Amino acid sequence: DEIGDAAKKLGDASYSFAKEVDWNNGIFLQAPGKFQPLKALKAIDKMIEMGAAADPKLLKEAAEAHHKAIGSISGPNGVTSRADWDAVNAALGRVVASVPKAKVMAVYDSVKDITDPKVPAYMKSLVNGPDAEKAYQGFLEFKDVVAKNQVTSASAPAVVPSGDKIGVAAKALSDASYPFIKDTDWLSDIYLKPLPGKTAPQTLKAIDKMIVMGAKMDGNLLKAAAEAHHKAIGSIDAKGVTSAADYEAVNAALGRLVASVPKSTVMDVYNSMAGIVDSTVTNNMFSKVNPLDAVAAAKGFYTFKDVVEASQ
Ligand code: DGD
Ligand code: CLA
Ligand code: CLA
Ligand code: PID
Ligand code: PID
Ligand code: PID
Ligand code: PID
Ligand code: PID
Repeated sequence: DEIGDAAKKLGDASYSFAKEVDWNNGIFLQAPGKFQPLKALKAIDKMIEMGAAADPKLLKEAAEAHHKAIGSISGPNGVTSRADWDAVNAALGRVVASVPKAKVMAVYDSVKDITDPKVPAYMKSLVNGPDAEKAYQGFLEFKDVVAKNQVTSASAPAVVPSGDKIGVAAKALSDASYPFIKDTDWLSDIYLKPLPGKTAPQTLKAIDKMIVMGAKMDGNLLKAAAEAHHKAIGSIDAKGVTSAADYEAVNAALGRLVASVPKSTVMDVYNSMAGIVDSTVTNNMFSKVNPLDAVAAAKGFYTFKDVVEASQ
């Protein structure tokens, strides 16, 4: 297709740049400017809306392209192969083309709003400047091809199941865990802290398992879960806590999503994450909430998971 061909030209223009970026740099975990959680949540909300509007099949293919690209990483900078670099760009270009332009620009504008204007120049200072300029020029040509192939209206909203066993179980889980949700500090910057003692390649391996799980999920249920998160963001209070009803809808949507993939795929995520998150992290989280609320929430979760497993 045209976007695939354009991605090859983009690769010609941008792969030198890609090789120069230190993808293992811990700086990419930091906020791109002042830490402003509510504004950042707004930007993430725009990404969720864009994801929910995208063609689920193209999203799945983009996730698969990333998984493949992780497999061809080489060298100290963590760069993927030229062919996989092109394949990721092509896949993301197709995702962008599957949503209306305004949804893409809403992401750009909201991310710009949380990005210190000095950030792009600083990023450029870490690589060979002319290679960055060449890459950007390539991006400008690529985006014209994407725009030419872009839809003008969003794909249909998800079909949301109702009256199913997971939906019923989500009510009990939510009643048991909402006090714990209210104890949690959702606006803390602690969630952007590096995992103690873990390198980027180690962390990426665990993220790869999530990408694999995402690629296997039912596309309609993933869209429904994204829509539920968007709605939940719309009802947060000053501390970032969503309403009880929206929290329940998110739990139901995520339970159905988990049930749409094999158990072993879920356990691969769990086991890989357990391998990089040590007990200092979990103990620290536990120390910040009411212990009785956390125990009640955990009990609710362990009951819920049996209902999910029964529909898996
Ligand atoms: C950049 C953009 C990259 C900067 C990276 C910051 C992004 C951080 C993302 C924050 C994450 C949010 C949360 C994630 C989840 C966390 C969970 C815990 O360097 C601009 C100005 C605004 C830049 C900020 C906006 C960036 C938006 C990026 C898209 C959002 C993606 C979402 C990422 C999130 C994660 C995804 C999963 O646009 O951009 C550089 C540009 O900066 C440079 O400016 C441009 C002008 O816009 C353009 O008009 C033009 O002037 C150009 O062109 C210069 O500069 C000139 C000529 O006109 C060209 O013809 C050509 O010759 C060129 O020069 C060659 O040099
Ligand atoms: Mg990505 C984008 C890393 C998985 C879907 N992703 C980005 C970039 C960053 C990144 C490079 C955001 C920061 C930025 O804009 O820098 N993703 C990244 C990693 C992983 C991952 C490390 C780990 C596996 N992503 C992943 C998965 C999905 C996505 C699983 C779902 C399928 N990701 C996704 C989308 C988008 C990203 C939809 C974006 O739109 C965003 C992005 O790239 O926006 C431009 C700048 C970007 C780069 C350095 C890479 C692109 C290089 C272009 C082609 C040329 C360079 C131009 C110029 C020099 C700088 C960019 C200017 C900008 C205004 C365009
Ligand atoms: Mg997420 C999970 C935040 C958007 C899909 N998501 C998580 C949690 C974290 C979170 C609370 C990961 C950390 C963790 O496990 O803590 N998501 C979060 C935010 C946003 C967002 C802030 C922003 C809008 N998510 C989002 C979107 C999607 C997803 C758009 C796609 C539709 N998310 C998604 C999935 C999963 C998450 C599929 C998970 O599996 C993971 C998760 O919750 O795993 C348990 C612990 C979790 C919590 C504090 C909240 C859940 C409370 C449960 C139900 C009860 C508490 C039990 C116990 C006390 C603690 C957990 C024990 C553990 C062994 C299970
Ligand atoms: C400027 C000036 C003009 C010239 C110009 C110019 C530049 C405009 C630009 C630009 C626009 C632009 C847009 C970009 C948009 C990037 C969008 C990224 C979206 C990320 C998402 C992440 C996610 C997911 C995901 C799917 C999940 C939801 C999420 C589901 C269902 C200034 C050059 C024209 C770069 C969507 C993917 C996993 C949230 O106009 O003179 O330069 O860049 O998890 O969905 O689960
Ligand atoms: C524009 C103007 C509007 C019209 C429009 C428009 C276009 C927007 C577009 C577009 C946005 C867009 C985004 C794209 C982003 C591509 C990002 C590619 C990233 C590739 C990576 C590859 C890799 C790896 C990997 C992980 C490793 C690092 C690597 C570590 C730690 C402008 C059409 C709406 C194409 C990250 C995955 C293996 C490098 O808005 O008027 O057209 O395209 O090895 O991580 O090692
Ligand atoms: C300039 C002027 C214009 C011309 C121009 C220009 C240059 C702009 C530039 C540039 C922008 C730019 C951006 C770059 C962005 C790279 C983003 C990489 C993201 C990597 C990640 C990696 C990671 C992980 C991971 C998970 C870990 C955390 C991490 C945990 C818990 C100035 C040329 C346009 C290079 C996200 C995945 C392992 C961080 O604009 O005239 O030159 O470069 O380790 O999670 O640990
Ligand atoms: C233990 C001991 C026994 C008792 C037991 C026990 C506990 C097991 C447990 C547990 C397992 C478990 C699993 C959990 C799994 C969480 C999975 C999260 C996945 C997140 C994803 C994120 C993403 C995306 C997304 C889609 C994108 C890709 C991504 C596309 C196409 C120990 C109790 C049985 C919690 C997939 C969603 C946006 C990456 O066994 O005696 O306690 O918890 O962006 O894909 O866009
Ligand atoms: C298990 C054992 C196997 C069988 C199995 C199994 C099950 C795994 C499961 C499962 C995993 C799972 C995960 C679920 C996670 C739910 C997470 C809910 C999160 C809700 C949030 C709500 C909110 C917001 C929001 C953003 C705000 C904060 C809030 C800010 C900054 C165990 C079946 C495979 C259900 C985050 C979105 C508005 C709080 O593996 O043998 O069954 O379920 O307001 O952000 O303000």
